[in-house]
Amino acid sequence: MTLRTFRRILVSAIAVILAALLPITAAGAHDRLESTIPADGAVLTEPPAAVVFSFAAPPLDIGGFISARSASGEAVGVGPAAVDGLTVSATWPSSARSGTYLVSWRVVSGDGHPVSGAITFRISGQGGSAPAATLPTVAQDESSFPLGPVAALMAIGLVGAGLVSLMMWRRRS
Ligand SMILES: [Cu+2]
Repeated sequence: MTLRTFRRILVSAIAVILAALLPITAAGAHDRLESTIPADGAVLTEPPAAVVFSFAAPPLDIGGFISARSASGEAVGVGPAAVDGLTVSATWPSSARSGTYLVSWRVVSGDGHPVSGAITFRISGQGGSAPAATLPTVAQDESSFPLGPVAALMAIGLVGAGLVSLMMWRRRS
């Protein structure tokens, strides 16, 4: 391998790393939650067939998670979270009684960041008024793994290693 070949390989390796980094640094916005079924704070007369979370951009088809509990803290047997295009949904048990429910969701945004939040809704039941229990409202949490900085550090390390080996190659030849 000549020095020229080595340089060409190094340059293309750097180009590949930079190209891989671009979407991470460029994508500032996570997939935003656009709407939900039921709507946050909705009062229903009967249990919904499913809870559906719709996003502005398709979340990744991994790590989708939906869980629910009643005002008394009892877990609700929702189905497994299904990611389909822009939506993540889970079936809702028809056996759920009237009351207030907190539904938590989490998806992995298209840019690789986990995004999560929660909604509450109330099932009032037929005719009867449900206990107006208050649940803590959970703000949409856009916490993120530091994927960008980690990738950037790895890239800097790789480029540095490449330059060091280039210098060593030069010295030897
Ligand atoms: Cu993001």
